Amino acid sequence: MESDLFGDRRDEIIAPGAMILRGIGADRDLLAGLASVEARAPFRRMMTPGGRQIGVEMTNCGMLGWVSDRRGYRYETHDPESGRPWPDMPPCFVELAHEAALIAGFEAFEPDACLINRYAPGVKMGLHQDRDEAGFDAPIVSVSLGLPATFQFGGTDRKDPVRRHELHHGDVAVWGGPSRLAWHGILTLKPGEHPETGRCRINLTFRQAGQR
Ligand code: MD3
Ligand code: FE
Repeated sequence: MESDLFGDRRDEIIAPGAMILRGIGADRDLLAGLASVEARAPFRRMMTPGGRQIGVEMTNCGMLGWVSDRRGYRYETHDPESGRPWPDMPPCFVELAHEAALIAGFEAFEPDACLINRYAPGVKMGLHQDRDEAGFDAPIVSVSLGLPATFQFGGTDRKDPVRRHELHHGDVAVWGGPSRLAWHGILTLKPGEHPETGRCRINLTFRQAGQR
């Protein structure tokens, strides 16, 4: 895709409906926005329904937040740790989600949920599908910050071949259409230090999770 005047974007279409927009999330005040969210809803490790602690630390902002505990995976309007509504999405989060969806050709993307994942070195996210949302028509927009990670991206069938893509600070990916239900995961994070985030990787994942 050559959507910019000078043709110097490095956007990659990695599958039908799936696109990586390199670097468009760098040089914005996302980490200041994150600090305000974290102050109200700190990162925590959730429990799987099977009773294991999830390695990735998580928090949320927006109308709905993704939670996991012994009762299952779901979206909730309130933070179970504080009993309060999840913090609002910072305006710079919403602007970036809108811009990215538009560049990728998805109009009227209005995320009501932003899950924030934090990975320390040694932490991974196994292959899974995102199926806890009320519908799958809207894309998902994800923003990578801090340490680089290797993203695994397969097909809609668990047995489909998986390809790897490096995600760096500021990379934004859009996953819609036929890619919305693709299997995906993050390989074990390698040690390192990033000037903006320190020894971690942060991922913001924007979704339309509720009923339309
Ligand atoms: C492809 N997060 O929170 S973001 C998740 O980097 C999740 O923290 C990863 O998978 C992370 O569920 C990957 C990229 C991503 C997000 C959702 C997708 C890729 C996707 C949904 C469908 C297909
Ligand atoms: Fe996912």
